[in-house]
Amino acid sequence: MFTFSPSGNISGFFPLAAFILFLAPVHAENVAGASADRLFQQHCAACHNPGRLGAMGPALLPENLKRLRKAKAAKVIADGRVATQMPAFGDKLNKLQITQLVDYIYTPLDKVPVWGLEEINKSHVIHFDLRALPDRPRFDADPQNLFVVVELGDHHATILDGDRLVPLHRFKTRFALHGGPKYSPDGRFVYFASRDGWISKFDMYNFKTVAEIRAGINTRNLAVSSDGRYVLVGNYLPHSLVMLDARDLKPIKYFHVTGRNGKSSRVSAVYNAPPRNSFIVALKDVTEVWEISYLDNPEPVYNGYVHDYRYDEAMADRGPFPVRRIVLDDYLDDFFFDQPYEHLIGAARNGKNGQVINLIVGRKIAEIPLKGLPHLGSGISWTYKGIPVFATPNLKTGMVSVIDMKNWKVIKQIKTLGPGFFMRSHDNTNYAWVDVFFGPDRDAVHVIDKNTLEIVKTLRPAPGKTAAHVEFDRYGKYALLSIWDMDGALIIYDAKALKEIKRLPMKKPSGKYNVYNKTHYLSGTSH
Ligand code: DHE
Repeated sequence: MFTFSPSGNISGFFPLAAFILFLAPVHAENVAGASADRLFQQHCAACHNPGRLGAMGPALLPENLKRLRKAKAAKVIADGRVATQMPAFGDKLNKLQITQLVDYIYTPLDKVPVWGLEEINKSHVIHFDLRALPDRPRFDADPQNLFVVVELGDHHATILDGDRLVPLHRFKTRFALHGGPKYSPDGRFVYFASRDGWISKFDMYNFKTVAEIRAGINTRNLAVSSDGRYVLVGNYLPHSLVMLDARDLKPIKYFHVTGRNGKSSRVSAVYNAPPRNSFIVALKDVTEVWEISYLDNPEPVYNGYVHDYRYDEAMADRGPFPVRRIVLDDYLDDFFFDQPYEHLIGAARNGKNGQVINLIVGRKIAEIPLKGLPHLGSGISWTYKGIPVFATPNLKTGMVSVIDMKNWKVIKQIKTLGPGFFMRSHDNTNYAWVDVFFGPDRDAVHVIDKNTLEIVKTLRPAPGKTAAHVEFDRYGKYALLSIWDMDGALIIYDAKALKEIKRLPMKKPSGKYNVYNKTHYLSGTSH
């Protein structure tokens, strides 16, 4: 039963435009653009923001929807999304309307949306005053051996005791976290970034989210400075970097990201470089890497080499947090750093080789012949026969490349069952673990002997389900692996015997992050 309101809407179920479309699909194409917008405003805007920038629900822009196929988006609109507040619209919208809505949300906005300091500041929330919270852990477990496990399936995170291997706490996160959460140097706080730009500060002692802010509309990741004072956030949308005060997440500085020739750029990722007291910023659309010192004195000494920002002609910004531009001859997409942070190894966009940039002199010093698409962000390093080496999985080819870090030559290509995403080890284990994230063998995980560079075991803990992303406890005694499925699990192995000792059910667990390993920037883990 429908009743018409004075504005022409049918109260209860269908808006008028939808009704007309329903009756006269022949004219659908003409009406489509305008009616899709009306449908959106009618059914979606309250939760997703009238400009599609996201509110209680996620942003619905092509940049934010990249990993969701259109067919899946249509299904979410029709059926809703479990474990979220997204309701089913299948009984209110017909197929054509759903298709229109899908096309609409995958259409780029006419203008880059504004998300500057004003909007960022408005989004700022303090949930708890830290002064009112105890500064001792409220649990009986080693705070340095805790893990945060991100559960993508229902947008939660679990805090796990790394000694007793039991969950201590589970809490709701922002929608679609991405990248590794980053700890404060003492491990008390952890900072999360969501794809929609929400940055959350969580108190690991009191199990409370204490502050949040939306630093971008489509965010890549964040980094925390070694002195614990700053959080830097890198965005795709808008093209910006936002420096936050780590205490309460208030913005301190906003950077419009533009190359030396004025071209603006998305930020691929930001990293903390502890020995350099700086952030390294990878740019997507200009051939530059930025280094931003967070020292109070803007003349940092870089391993004996004084980089005086005042006289650097390539400098982008001379205020606080000065930007040093390192000019490259190619676009670099994915990064690995050596342990002293003297070298950055990036994958060139042409997919033909890796490039080694010396951060002290600020230029390319070598090329590494790396085929396919090495996933350098997942690279790890160790000492092999007295030589420092690093190894990286490959997103396109079934191989792990092991590279000599003295002469940048490939020592070995280890053949795997398929392309891999994540690789991990620990100083106290002889093994490096790599998943087979893509293809028919995505349920397999290889264990490589770091002394022989041979695969010594291939595990298939949950046949048919993706097994991926390993992390070790602080002592390297246990290896924790995700079964990347809604009906998934965290599997804990004895890292020496390579035998399963425990399986904890979880909802699509993705990454897991050990406080000690992360805050000590161990060579076997991501930084
Ligand atoms: Fe990630 C880390 C980029 C898709 C899960 N991912 C990172 C980092 C970068 C990156 C630059 C390092 C930042 C950090 O940890 O601070 N990821 C990209 C992409 O460019 C890519 C290929 C496309 C995209 O849509 O962004 C991509 N990533 C994915 C996924 O599809 C994954 C599997 C599921 C998801 O969460 O979206 C995924 N990425 C992860 C995880 C980490 C990560 C779990 C942290 C790894 C770690 O152990 O530190």
